[in-house]
Amino acid sequence: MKIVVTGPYGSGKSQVIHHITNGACINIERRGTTIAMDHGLADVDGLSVFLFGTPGLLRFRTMRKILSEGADGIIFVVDSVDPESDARAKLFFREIAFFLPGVPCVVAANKQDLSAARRVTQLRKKMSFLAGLPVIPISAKTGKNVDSMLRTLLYLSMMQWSTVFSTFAEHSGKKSGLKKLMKDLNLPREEAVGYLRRFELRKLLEVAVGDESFTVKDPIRPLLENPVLIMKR
Ligand SMILES: Nc1nc2c(ncn2[C@@H]2O[C@H](COP(=O)(O)OP(=O)(O)OP(=O)(O)O)[C@@H](O)[C@H]2O)c(=O)[nH]1
Ligand SMILES: [Mg+2]
Repeated sequence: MKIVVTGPYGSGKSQVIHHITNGACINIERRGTTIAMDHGLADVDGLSVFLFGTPGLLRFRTMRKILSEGADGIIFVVDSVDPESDARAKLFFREIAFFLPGVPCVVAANKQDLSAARRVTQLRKKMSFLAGLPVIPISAKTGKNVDSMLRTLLYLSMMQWSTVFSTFAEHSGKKSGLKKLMKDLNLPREEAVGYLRRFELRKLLEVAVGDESFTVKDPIRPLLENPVLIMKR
């Protein structure tokens, strides 16, 4: 899955990616500020999670647009400590909602290890645009709640694709799997191939030469049939 990590300047986006990937990530930065992107790959129960962190300075909007393209989920990081960051959070939230309409999003209320951190109810009051979204208190520094926050997002993202994913699981490894996919989902060939390409890129499945059949990776199959399993660790 492709996950974009965005939010205002200094809220802890790079630190979140650093924690999730155990440090196996890159951050193109200058003096501690991301100027191009963060990138890292994590494995969650066999699911490949490609993380893209955006720069938090307003002027890098084009970069954020490019990084957001085709994302399956959004981690929106806010600074629980700094009230001055709230107004910027609102701008960034509008921006990501415009780039990725309808894409599942969780809000990470970061820096909860600090005593000055505001509680989730306070943050909701100050940032009314968070209404209707899960807001999860985390610390990217200590790692508290980061894993469950990520799993919640993966669950929401997989649920959005649940019809397609259960059909992938059903026809995995079958002869003429593509034809069965087209029939079950009532899709023209190009669209069905488009789905295969999308999730081949995300390492969910392998497509045989000629595109006629596909195979879901073994450990992932139960997850595609029943996404809630990703929450049960
Ligand atoms: N105490 C504490 N500090 C944090 C936490 N997360 C990040 N920080 C600190 O906050 C500062 C900014 O963190 P970054 O991860 O660089 O934030 P960012 O959102 O990537 O910043 P930009 O890329 O400049 O927008 C750094 O000094 C971090 O060490 C946290 O959970 N707790
Ligand atoms: Mg950064």
